[in-house]
Amino acid sequence: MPEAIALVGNPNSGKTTLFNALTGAKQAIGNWPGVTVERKAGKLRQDKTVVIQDLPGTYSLSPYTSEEIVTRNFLLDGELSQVLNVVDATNLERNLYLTLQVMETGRPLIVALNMMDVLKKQHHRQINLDKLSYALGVPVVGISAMNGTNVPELVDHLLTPNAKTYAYPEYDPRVESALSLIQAQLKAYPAEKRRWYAIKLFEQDEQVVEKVQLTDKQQDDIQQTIATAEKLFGDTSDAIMVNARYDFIARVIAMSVVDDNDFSESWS
Ligand code: GDP
Ligand code: K
Ligand code: MG
Repeated sequence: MPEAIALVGNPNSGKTTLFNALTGAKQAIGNWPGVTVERKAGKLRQDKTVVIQDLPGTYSLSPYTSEEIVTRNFLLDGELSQVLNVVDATNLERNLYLTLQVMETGRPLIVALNMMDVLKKQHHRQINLDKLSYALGVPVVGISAMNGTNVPELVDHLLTPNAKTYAYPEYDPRVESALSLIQAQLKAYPAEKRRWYAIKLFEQDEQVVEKVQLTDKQQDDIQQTIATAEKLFGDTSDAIMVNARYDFIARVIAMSVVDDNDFSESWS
């Protein structure tokens, strides 16, 4: 199997710009089966055995839009060796929401922190990339896809076998214990996918509830786990997960970002 890298990111994060920088002009364009969402793939310029698969821009891996469904199904079951997540450095919090969900799929991930040229010009936020990488548990490479800045370094990372690390975000301990109870019902699934299925079952994601074959007893146990968590948090299970992700993002930001509202004054 040729190595395949899946490109994911929010709309306007610079995915197309990076795709073009990585693959050059030659691209195969078509549609994803059953939906009018464009499918685009190309070969990495520096190593033609590596295929870059562009995935539709999306903010989330919920099952609501065609873009979300195409992206999440490919991340879950598609042939890929690693995920390249394009993150807009000037919209870090919002973009990390997708990053966490990609991490939840259990796929090895590299973050390309894009728009670094814009961030630098704005003069009000500094991101420590080493700390961001440490806090997330995934490699982070700062780039400007438009100018090509640091794109060769990013390619080096993609082609370095030991860059393919696997990490997942650890949420509130009460969420984690609910997830491990659900995971215990999913022994038939490969270990690296259990967490994703457990999260989706906890969120009561309709697509996944339909897809996963569970006995009545297993379904009852999972419902019990969800009911307990909802009582504990005083919230619905999907809202509990959303909050768990935003809490995690807040911790990552606190560790790695310095916002300096007085920064501009220090220049006068
Ligand atoms: P996509 O929606 O994720 O495919 O984003 P695009 O690649 O279409 O980029 C959105 C806009 O941001 C375009 O106008 C790009 O030229 C611009 N853009 C992309 N990357 C960068 C970058 O690194 N720096 C700057 N300044 N602009 C960028
Ligand atoms: K833009
Ligand atoms: Mg695009």
